Amino acid sequence: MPITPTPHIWMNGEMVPWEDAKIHVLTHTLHYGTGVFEGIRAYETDDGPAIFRLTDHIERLHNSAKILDMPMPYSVGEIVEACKQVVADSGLDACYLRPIAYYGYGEMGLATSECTTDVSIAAWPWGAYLGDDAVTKGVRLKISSWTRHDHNIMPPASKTTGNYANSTLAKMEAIRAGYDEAIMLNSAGLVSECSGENVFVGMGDRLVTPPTSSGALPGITQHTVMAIAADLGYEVVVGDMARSDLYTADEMFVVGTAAEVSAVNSVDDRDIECPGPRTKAIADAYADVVRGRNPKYRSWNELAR
Ligand code: PPE
Repeated sequence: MPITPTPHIWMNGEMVPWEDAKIHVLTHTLHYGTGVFEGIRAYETDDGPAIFRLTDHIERLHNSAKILDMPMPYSVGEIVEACKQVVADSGLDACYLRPIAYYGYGEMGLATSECTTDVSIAAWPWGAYLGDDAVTKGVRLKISSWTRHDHNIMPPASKTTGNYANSTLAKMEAIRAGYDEAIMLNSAGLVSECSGENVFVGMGDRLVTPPTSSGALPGITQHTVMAIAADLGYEVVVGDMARSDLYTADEMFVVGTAAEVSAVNSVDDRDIECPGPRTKAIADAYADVVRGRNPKYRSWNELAR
């Protein structure tokens, strides 16, 4: 998806003009995939632009770094403030934010003990990740031939840049085969997650979502949706599923910061009711929560200015 520039990118504490925000070709992370990042959305609210669950995202960034054994030069609070500064500077009411921490230029080789961690934060407008019709018409999913990372290969709970080579393999295979998105199983054959979203499946009177132990990212949207679903009176279960559970699902949707709540209309060409009643209710409630229209969750709307 093409990026629309905004005036500045925050780099190690400086607001750098967008076109000057460059790094050296011998940047360590470019070679070894040793970075950690976040994807966050800011939404227009009655009180101005608010960054949804900003602090939770930056705490996850710190956890991702900790899993990778990467020292973080800025505290959660400092990065939170920097993100607010970037959104305010962008002049946008709604945008996508991409903080990334990476080992910079100066050292080569796999040992990172002498590396320094650089941090940058960019913001730009980003529309519907899985297409404008994703909530109403739904997306077509394909079970990937690629397996989701194992915990002892690359911890999937860390949003590490290198992990996304696995997601890109799965995504491109699905797109080439004419589908919208890939869903990955783990090495035990159980449902894990999509290339960039967590999964919810309506089965009877329950909504089931795979646990972090399945190899899924501990999704912030997943957590939000679990709270909203409970408010709406649905029983939500965190549990394992086989691919056949997807084929016989009553309804299904995928969730993520970029994708928000996107309905699923088929898995491996087995049709699924779309959008199902729970999907519609949850997508509507999510749209309200992120825009500060639900007083219960107002503390999740962190004002940028
Ligand atoms: N799983 C994966 C693999 C993932 O990348 C995301 C976010 C999620 C689950 C959902 O997590 P959360 O955003 O906390 O609800 N995917 C990001 C898009 C990746 C991309 O750059 O493309 C996102 O939604 O920002």
